[in-house]
Amino acid sequence: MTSRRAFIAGALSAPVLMRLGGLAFAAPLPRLGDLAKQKGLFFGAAITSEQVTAADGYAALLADQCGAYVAEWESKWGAIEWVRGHREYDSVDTIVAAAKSGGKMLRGHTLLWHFQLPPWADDAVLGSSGAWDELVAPFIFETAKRYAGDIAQWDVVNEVIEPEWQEPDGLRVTPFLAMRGRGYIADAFHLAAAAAPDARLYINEYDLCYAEDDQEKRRAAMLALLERLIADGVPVHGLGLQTHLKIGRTFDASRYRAFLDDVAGLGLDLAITELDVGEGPDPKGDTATRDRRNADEVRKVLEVAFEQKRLTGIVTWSLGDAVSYTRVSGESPDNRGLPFDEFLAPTAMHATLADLFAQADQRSAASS
Ligand code: 9MR
Repeated sequence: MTSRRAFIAGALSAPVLMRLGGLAFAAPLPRLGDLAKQKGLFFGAAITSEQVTAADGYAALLADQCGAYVAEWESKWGAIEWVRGHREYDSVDTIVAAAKSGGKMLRGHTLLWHFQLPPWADDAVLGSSGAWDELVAPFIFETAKRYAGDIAQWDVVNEVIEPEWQEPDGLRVTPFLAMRGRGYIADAFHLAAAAAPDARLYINEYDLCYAEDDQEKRRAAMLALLERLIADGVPVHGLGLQTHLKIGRTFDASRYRAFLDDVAGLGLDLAITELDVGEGPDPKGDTATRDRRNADEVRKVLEVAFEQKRLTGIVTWSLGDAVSYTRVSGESPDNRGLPFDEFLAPTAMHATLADLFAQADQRSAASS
C-alpha cells in the first residue's frame, strides 16, 4: 500500500520555478494524468494534431500532463468529409498515433453533431430522402470502425437536447431528427456499437450542472432520454458532462448530486468531457484573484462529480489559455479558465485538480 505522500512523489515531473519568500527554487509539478491514473481515472485535454506534433513547450506540456487526448475538431464530420464521398482521416490518424506512442487513452468526439457539418451538407442535401443511409450512417460506421480498439470512449451524439425548441421530449430540432425521426439517436448508437464493439458509447451534453431553470429542464429531458434508450435496449454506456463552467451562475450541489445519482442509477458511466471556466467579458480582480475564483468554481462542481463511483475521468477543453476556445472564439479574449495560462504556467486550477485526484476514491478503471 503506497502512502499518499509516496504516491504524489511518484507522479511528480517537469520542474517549475516556484517562489517562496523571494527565493526561487525548482519544484516538480504533479502530472495530472498520472495522479488520475493512480485512482483508476483519466485526465486529459482537447488537442489538435498540430498541437501534439509541434516541437514546442505546449506539445511537451500536453505529453507530460495528459493521460488522455480528444480531438478538439478534427474527428467531426465536417473535418473528415470536407469533400462529399471522400473521407480523409490523416489528421485523426496523427492524433491516434501520438496518443498511442505516448501511452494515452483516447476519447472520440463526435460521431453526430448538428454543428461543423461538411460544407456541402446543406438543408437540401440533408433533407433529401436517403440522406441518413447514404451520408450520415456511413460516416458514423466507418469512423467508429477505423478506430475500433484505439478510441476507448466515443461521444456518439453531441448536444441533442435543447428545451428551447419546445419539443415535448426536449430534443433539439436538427436535420437528423428531420431525416430519421426520434429514433436517430438509437440508430447512431447501434451503428457505433456494431463498428466498435469494445468502445464505451456516450451521449455528450452541455449546461447540466447549474441550478437555473433552463439547465433543470435540460437535466430532466436528458434523464428521460437516457431512460428511454435503456428501456429500448440501446447500447448507451455513459453521459458526457461538458462542464463549461461560468462565473456568476447559481450552483445547487444537492440538485446536481441528485441528477448524477439518477444517471448512475441507470447503470451509466460519467465523464467530465470539456471542462473550462468562462470568466465573462470583464473579469474583476487581479490575476491571482481570478485564478482563485476559477479554481473554487471548479472545486465546487467537481467535488460533487467526484462523489460518483461511475466517474471515469476528466478532460479539459484545451490545457492552456493561449489556445482555449473561450479566447479563440472571442467570447472572452483574455480568459483564464484552464490548468495552465497562456505562458504555460500552472494556475490555481491545476492545484485544485491535483488535489481532487489525490483525494479521490479508487475506481476499478474497468469501465473507462
Ligand atoms: O473548440 C471547438 C472548436 O475548435 C471548433 O471550431 C468548434 C466547431 O467544431 O467546436 C468547438 O468545440 C465544441 C465541442 O465540440 C462541443 N461543445 C462545445 C465546444 C465549444 O466550446
